[in-house]
Amino acid sequence: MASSENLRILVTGSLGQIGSELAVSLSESYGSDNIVLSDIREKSSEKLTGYGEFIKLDVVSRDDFRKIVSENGINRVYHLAAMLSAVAEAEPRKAWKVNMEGLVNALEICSEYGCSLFVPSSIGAFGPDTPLDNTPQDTIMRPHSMYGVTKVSGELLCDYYHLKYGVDARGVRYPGIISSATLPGGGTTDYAVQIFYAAVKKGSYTCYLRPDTSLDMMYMPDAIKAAIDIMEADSEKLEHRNAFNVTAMHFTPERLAEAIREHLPGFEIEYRPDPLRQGIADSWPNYMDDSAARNEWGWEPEYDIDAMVADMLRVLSRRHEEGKLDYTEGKS
Ligand code: NAD
Ligand code: AKB
Repeated sequence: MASSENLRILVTGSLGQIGSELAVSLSESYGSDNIVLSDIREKSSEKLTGYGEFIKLDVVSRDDFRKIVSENGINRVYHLAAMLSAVAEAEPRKAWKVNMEGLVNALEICSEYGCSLFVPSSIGAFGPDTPLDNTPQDTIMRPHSMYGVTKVSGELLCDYYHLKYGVDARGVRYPGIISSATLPGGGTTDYAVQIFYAAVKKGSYTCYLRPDTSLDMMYMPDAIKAAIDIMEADSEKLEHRNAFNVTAMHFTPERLAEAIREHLPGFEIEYRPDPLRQGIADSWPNYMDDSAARNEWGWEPEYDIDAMVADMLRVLSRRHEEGKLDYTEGKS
């Protein structure tokens, strides 16, 4: 593995919810000269400027992917390009192509160039037959969504490339990620971000999940810490690789609304469950056991629900006062 001093890092899908904030932390930790950012979309002029060179890349094109790795001396890849659960279910064949062909390309190229590789899995890798309370690290995984199928297949493929070809592939099963910089890209847990924008902008929110739907969640600073810490962990101590359960909190929409009301007492929520996303959410863990991550590489989140809610409302309220809170309900 390349030592932290001579790392050259490529981030795919870097304009997304996680990538746009991971880019900032990677550039602070390793130097912006050592970071190459990419996405299938064009970058707007101000976004991510100063955190690394930006190169447009469709991860499905192996030649283009290889060229960026080869020409930039890349030795670590954060492979974030993917379609999330709700958009994947709307276009399952395309989701298979983007999520799986993109990943195979990442693995093949990392094998060729000796790169370490971070691949995020998800609570979406679990399914209705999984024990949904205190979901173990190693358990039944029979997801019913195309997103979940690509996540389980991805975990297996990453372990396969590690075992057969020695690729240092590592990953975490992220829960829903909550953040204020970039809106989420079409998942089932998006409500837990949208609710804050709606609360600050108009004092009310219409939730597409039932009030009692429990899901694991995490605030973005902890998600970024997990992505960096697992790649810096001592490989000898890792019994698992792809992928570790990690969580920071779990709550229902009803509980989140109560926590928001502690700051905005007039906040109102109504529920209009969407059968697609409700069905997916019902098949995901109510809360996971992340003791393997805690024991094998010292995972420990900083933010609980109260700390996360206070910070989200502080950041978004300030942006709203400055007239810069761009949000339309129903679009994320
Ligand atoms: P996102 O949808 O916000 O961003 C994904 C990015 O990938 C987008 O900028 C998109 O333009 C890009 N992309 C799509 N197709 C591409 C292609 N063919 N080539 C290159 N880029 C392409 O997603 P995110 O929330 O940032 O998620 C990143 C990763 O983390 C994904 O693998 C996702 O499954 C995983 N994850 C996210 C969450 C979450 O709550 N955000 C939870 C669990 C796992
Ligand atoms: C989604 O809802 O699709 C993502 C995830 C938990 O993987 N946020």
